[in-house]
Amino acid sequence: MITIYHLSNSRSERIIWLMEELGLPYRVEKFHRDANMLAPAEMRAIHPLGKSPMIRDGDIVLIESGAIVEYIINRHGGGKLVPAVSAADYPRYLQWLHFAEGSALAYLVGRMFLGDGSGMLGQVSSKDFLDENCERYIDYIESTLGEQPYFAGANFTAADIMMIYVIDFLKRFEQRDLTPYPNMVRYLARIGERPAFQKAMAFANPSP
Ligand SMILES: N[C@@H](CCC(=O)N[C@@H](CS)C(=O)NCC(=O)O)C(=O)O
Repeated sequence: MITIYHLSNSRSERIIWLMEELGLPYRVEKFHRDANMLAPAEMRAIHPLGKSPMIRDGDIVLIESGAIVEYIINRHGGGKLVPAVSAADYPRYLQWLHFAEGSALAYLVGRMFLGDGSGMLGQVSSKDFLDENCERYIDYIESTLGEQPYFAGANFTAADIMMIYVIDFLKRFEQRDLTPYPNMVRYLARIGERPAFQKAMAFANPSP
């Protein structure tokens, strides 16, 4: 049975709702935020990021609400709540599924923290909150690449095509020295050997 690690007032309500819509059995473990709005350390004992939502299905612990929704729908949903790949609604379905986290909430949460300091999170230090989260994400990426050559495991997948921009962002836009992250450095070198990557980057970012 799927366990939902639910943080109050958080995105994990999506997963509880999804399970109800699908009529699937589940159990919930509840957690409360610390005063700094971060999830409590007990959640990081379950997964290094300790983010909400997290689920457990057998041996698998999974984070990212969009990925969790796709996982539950595809593995347990029996075809409910998802248009067929050939259906007219499928492209827009995918777009909005990814837009919610990838665009809308990324900016809305950023604005909530960096705005005028009012609102629900006005008492929390934006810099501390963002630094803490960014550094945990970076450490998680680094440790994942220490365990396996590619993000999904042994083989190159589209997940690498999504993730390489994140790592490159650190270099290109944060101008960060990646020396303290040897797994990322090796990963970039490995990806850099792919002819398709070289061709795409020569086209996308030609040297002046
Ligand atoms: N993009 C992630 C966002 C996860 C996330 O930031 N969750 C918030 C709750 S809505 C959280 O865990 N906050 C506490 C923390 O950052 O420690 C997802 O969709 O799962």
